[in-house]
Amino acid sequence: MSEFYPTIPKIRYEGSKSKNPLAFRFYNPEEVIAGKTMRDHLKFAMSYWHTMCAEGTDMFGSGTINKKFGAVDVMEVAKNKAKASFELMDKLDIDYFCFHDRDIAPEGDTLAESNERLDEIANLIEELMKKYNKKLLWGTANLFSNKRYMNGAGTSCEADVFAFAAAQVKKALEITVRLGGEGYVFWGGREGYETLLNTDMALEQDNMAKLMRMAVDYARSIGFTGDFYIEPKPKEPMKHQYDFDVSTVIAFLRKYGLDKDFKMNVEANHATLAMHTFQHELRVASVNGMFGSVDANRGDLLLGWDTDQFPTDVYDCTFAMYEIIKAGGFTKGGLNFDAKARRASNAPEDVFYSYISGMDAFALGLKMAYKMIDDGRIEGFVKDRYSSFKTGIGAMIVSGNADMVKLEEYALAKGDVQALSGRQEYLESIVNDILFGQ
Ligand code: XUL
Ligand code: CO
Repeated sequence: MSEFYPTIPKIRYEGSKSKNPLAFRFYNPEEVIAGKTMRDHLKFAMSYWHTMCAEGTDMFGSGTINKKFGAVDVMEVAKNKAKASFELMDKLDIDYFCFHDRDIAPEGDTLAESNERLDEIANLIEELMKKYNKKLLWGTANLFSNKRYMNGAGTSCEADVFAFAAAQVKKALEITVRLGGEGYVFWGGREGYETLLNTDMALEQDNMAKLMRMAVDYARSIGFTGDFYIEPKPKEPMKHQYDFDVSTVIAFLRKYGLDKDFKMNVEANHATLAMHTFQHELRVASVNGMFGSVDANRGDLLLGWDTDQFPTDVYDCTFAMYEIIKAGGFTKGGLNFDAKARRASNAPEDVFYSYISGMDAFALGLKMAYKMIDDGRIEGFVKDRYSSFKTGIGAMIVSGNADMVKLEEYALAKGDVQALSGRQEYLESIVNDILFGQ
């Protein structure tokens, strides 16, 4: 079979001294760190939409990257994309992929035709998964591109659109189950509003919760044992999206009794759009027992939109991996590169350079996060900082045995109290010492 990336060899680990641009310098898949291979820690996944579909269009210009893979007919293009995607995963040694229904098969004129097309491509993908030994991290339905979803999908003002969205989710779940998906994602692209003047917020949110409940019940009834995720994002395309950030989503899930059914898929660029750090969003998910999966990328702090760049900032990757390890690591989730090469990076090798840069950055992040943990100074500092809650009045507060009267008595007897230094700069220099010291 002829190759789609004939100039690209299998990418291998060559170590940090290598100057070969088509090699890993830090990602050594079989290297064992804290009892687990890097491959199993990181669970890298390819995003089908960016990698196989995004052609470099933007608001001001047409595509710059050809993603037709030598075909003309839409179904032939879809088949070539599927074959090219497995060649790419094989060459990059990526074990997982993620897709939207409409990424793998183009939408037809009717729902029935779209479903037939999906089945046809899913057959091919199933074969390719066996041939290349690849796995599906998660599937999802694209409920935002088609114009019927301009007012939302699960939160549409029209019942017919809601029904259509449900039918699309049903089919996407069936394909996900069939391909052995470890997860299913809801990202509410159009689930929000542009103006409250035309919006019944209460009904929209009730309906969204109903769609999610139906999806969970149906998926379990057809044997889905994977995790469900919500992927928070505050804005874009809608002015205000209901799944604003991790905290907002958790409140929504708890209100509707869905908190045992869903975890978070935290995306770096969505965190910064919500004015949070990636680390903050991971921590909020983790402390609420809802950490699930990650969409790895980065934004540009000078731009107010989702640039979906490949992550290369080692500090960010280190802090993210620190949170992920502390949350117990990935179980059914993984690290999906929801990222694309820049519009001007339009040569076929650019997609390989992009993945290599992201995989190497997260490999470094993993190593540095374990260095931080093994070093122990940061954790030790945090432990000491809260040590007053281990004994005396602090232990009473923590155990629920304090009340306002006892606390006033205690404070009056003390007279005054000195607060301790937070030592931020000292801690930041420790991080640099760990990253760059011997
Ligand atoms: C959009 C985004 C989506 C989701 C899946 O910003 O991140 O691609 O990851 O629908
Ligand atoms: Co995403």
